[in-house]
Amino acid sequence: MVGHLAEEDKRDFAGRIQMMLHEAEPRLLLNDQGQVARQRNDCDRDIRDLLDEFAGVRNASAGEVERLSPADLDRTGVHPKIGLIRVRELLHEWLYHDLNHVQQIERNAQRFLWNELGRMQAFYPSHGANPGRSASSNLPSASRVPGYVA
Ligand code: NI
Repeated sequence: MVGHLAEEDKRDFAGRIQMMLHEAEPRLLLNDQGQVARQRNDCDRDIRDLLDEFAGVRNASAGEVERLSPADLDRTGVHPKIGLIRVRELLHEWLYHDLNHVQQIERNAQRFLWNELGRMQAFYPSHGANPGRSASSNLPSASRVPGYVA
């Protein structure tokens, strides 16, 4: 997932913003995330290397965002699945996407811990059927958001 976040910064967020700044209403590219993941082969890499990579990519992305002008925020591009999008919307989706994966990390950590809680599972009666799900159950899941490709 850390590699996915780095690729998303480069391709779908900072990359798309650069296209939208330099071309008039460009048709944005759709990435095959499965293919990207296979090419990256992150499962065979050290997590510290992946985190270093992501930190570098995110730093560069943050610098680009800082340099955006108010007029830049209204630049547009055409997403192949959902049509016209604006830079300001893409910035918000960037953070939304981050938080979606933060929730995923939290859920996975809770699922991992759950079976070792012993009797203390009783402290979390609503979690029994699905540990790690209760905190985010009223937020949209990726599959329920039309056109969500991230
Ligand atoms: Ni994602």
